[in-house]
Amino acid sequence: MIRLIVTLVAACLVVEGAEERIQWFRHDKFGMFIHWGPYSLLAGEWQGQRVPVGSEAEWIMQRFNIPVKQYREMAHGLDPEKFNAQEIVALAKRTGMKYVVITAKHHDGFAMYRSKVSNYNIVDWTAFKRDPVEELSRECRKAGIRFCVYYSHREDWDHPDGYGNNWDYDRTRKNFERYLEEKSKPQLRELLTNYGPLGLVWFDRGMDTPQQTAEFVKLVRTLQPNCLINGRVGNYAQDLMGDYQNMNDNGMPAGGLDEYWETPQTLNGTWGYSRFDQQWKTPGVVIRRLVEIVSKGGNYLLNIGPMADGTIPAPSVAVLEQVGAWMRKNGDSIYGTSACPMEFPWGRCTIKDNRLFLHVFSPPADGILRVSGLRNPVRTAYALLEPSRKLAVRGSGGVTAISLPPGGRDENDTVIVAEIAGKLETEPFVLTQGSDLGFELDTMAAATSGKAAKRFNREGKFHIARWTAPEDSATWTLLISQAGTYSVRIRYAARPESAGARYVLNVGPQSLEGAVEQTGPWYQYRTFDLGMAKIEKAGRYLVTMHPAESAGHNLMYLQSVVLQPVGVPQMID
Ligand code: FHN
Repeated sequence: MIRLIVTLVAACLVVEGAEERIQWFRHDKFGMFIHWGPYSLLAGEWQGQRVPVGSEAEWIMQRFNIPVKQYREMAHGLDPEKFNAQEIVALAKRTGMKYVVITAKHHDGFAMYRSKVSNYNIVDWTAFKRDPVEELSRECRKAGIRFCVYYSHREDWDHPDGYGNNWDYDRTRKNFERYLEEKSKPQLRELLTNYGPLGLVWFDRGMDTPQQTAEFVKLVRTLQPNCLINGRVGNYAQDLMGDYQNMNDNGMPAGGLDEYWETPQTLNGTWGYSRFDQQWKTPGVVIRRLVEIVSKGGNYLLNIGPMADGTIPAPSVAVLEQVGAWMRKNGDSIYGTSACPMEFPWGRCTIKDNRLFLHVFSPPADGILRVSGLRNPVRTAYALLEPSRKLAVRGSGGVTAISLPPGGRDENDTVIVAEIAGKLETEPFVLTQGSDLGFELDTMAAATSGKAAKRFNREGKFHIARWTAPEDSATWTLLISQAGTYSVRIRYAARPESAGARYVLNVGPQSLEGAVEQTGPWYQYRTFDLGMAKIEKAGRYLVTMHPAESAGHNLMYLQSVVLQPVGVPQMID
């Protein structure tokens, strides 16, 4: 009885809410992605045909329509005798990566772990006989790295009912539900049961219906309530059903978003190993991408594609070692930081409490770092690596000028710390009118408040969503140079439940009102005329939009507001 109570209490303690669950992810910022499978053995070539450099070598089976029988035959030859989980995890750790995500099953359907669901797995199908997922999970735990699995839950070119293989199997005879029940869900269950606590499950390429997505989410929540779920558990056109959004592959948003996100990125032009692709990113590119991603509030999941024998290509190791050297010195400016709304010609910034980390990619020639847009006074400034030498700070509000130290520069990114007084306050982003042109007020230029959030819809489009009440708003600051009448149009997508919801759009002192028209089940954006606004004289104006009254659902997915001077021909470029 006592034992039962203890177990119940323990179970309650580990069941956290969504916000608690994602804390580690928000803090850790940097992860290692590992794409590894039988395709690594082909290394980008099948019967003399090559996967072009810059394309995805792990797609080779699909690209050349390799028959299942021949691909399976080839997979027997996978024998990664040089695979060393301890070394891979140590490399991730030295690089400053805090989580590792391995392809437990990619689209080719081959399981890189011991699976009872299908003998098409590395233990039963090859001479290797070891379970790399088990070895990696163990080493990660020892090293304090979060262990995570990638599982391609929809695409499966091996299974007759899986998605994607229409060269061996007749598309019209497929029973997708059967694939989900026979293979996809049971394998996911194995992964959630046999490898200890997982940091996250990384699903890929969406799912057909929201109901099917919900079943995968439920499976994870039931078996591992603390495990995160990435956004791709759901379809491209469905709202987020996981814990955070993924950018497109190698994607980068134009600005910060108001949600948790991660971008998966390659080190060369492929995820799976290709012996032809030697176009490696430099350490400088990787470091600056990491900083840019973190400065916009995201996580960087950087891929390595081990070779078939288990070794990691030497050029990727060399890049990661240098990134690691930078992280060991400058990690404080990355881990646990938040997005910073300012961008500079010389670099980016990240923020932690009252410390603003100024990442200097290209030091200004005169050695003066001009920080424009910061409203807080800077109390003291110093190089992160030399805190005892205080730097000269002049000005405050408008432009703060900090003198860079004469030496000690890092060729990729020198980090200067500016300790500010009070909570970060920045000047709003101001949209300036060019001649008598119109304005497009897009998502990135908006300042959101309340629950309104800048989000990403997986088709590469950004929008403002989650606004349900009048206090949830988006505001743009405009510098208008031409007085006159402006037509006002707004572009949005709206689901059926939003139809009829009223909203207010203020252009300076004028108020326009509209009622939402539904555009379709998900992200079918359309443009609507809202009327005219009169600008009496040139000057600074605020444009604000918000729901007119409280509703129990999202108002709309707003892409932009367009103000066009009436009677002025539109520019065509
Ligand atoms: O098709 C895959 C691809 O092979 C790779 O796994 C990437 C990683 O984000 N995901 C898919 C495409 O988005």
